[in-house]
Amino acid sequence: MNIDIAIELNHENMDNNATEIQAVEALARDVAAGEVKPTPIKNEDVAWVQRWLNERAGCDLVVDGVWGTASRAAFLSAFAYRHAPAITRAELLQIAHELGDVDTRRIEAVAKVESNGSGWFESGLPKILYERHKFWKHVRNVAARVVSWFANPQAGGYTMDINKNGINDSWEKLAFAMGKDPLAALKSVSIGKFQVLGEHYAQCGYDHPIEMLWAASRSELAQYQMLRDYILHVADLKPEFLALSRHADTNRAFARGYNGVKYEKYAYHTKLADALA
Ligand SMILES: [Ca+2]
Repeated sequence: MNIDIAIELNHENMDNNATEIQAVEALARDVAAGEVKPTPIKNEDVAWVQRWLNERAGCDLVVDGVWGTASRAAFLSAFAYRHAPAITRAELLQIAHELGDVDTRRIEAVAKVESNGSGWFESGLPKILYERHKFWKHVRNVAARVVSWFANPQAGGYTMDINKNGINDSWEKLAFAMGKDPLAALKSVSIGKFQVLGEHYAQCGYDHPIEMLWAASRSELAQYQMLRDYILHVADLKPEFLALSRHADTNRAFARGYNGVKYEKYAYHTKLADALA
């Protein structure tokens, strides 16, 4: 069966994969026999993601541009990875060198203060934070904007697992938003241990934010590289990073640049000093 034959399927109503496969094969036979004209791909951006998932993540999706249950499930399953290697000492030293430092003390202090523990959820999905107001801003078809649990002009709705299904809600929102505008959706998540926004994908050296998210799912080194690229290319904080010390006042410029104007309220400059003491 040629999976490029565009067949519109309503995944929502499919009982299971077997039914879906039978339906696809039956339609493919009809298309081959000239009895049915192939349905145009419904959404080219969604079809692109379906192809990406098939080629890069070994999924077996029908490339039809319809983002239903099967596509959402394949997306979540592809990005869950429990065997991502932890960063090594040598890799951490390499990151420090790339930041212009001589040892790992500063990068370790930043990692301690600016991260929220592991870079992965228990499900095996890399940590993300979905920003519904970013999606609202990035979505390209402005006329199709509708307020939903994943789209809103106001920030908020930062639930962990409000529907108690074991899947982090940011990932569920992302999985739904992918069906509306994949590029906008992927630009709207903070990614990994250091929560670097997908919208910075180019400055982090990726061709597309899905590649950045994929890298974050596969290794802790990639997540540290995002921190490095955020400091060097997004926030432009290399001198401020190299000024970090056990004296809180020397850390104010980095904390202001990295954490924003509220850094003092949360004492990031002091926390960095403590981590370097
Ligand atoms: Ca959930």
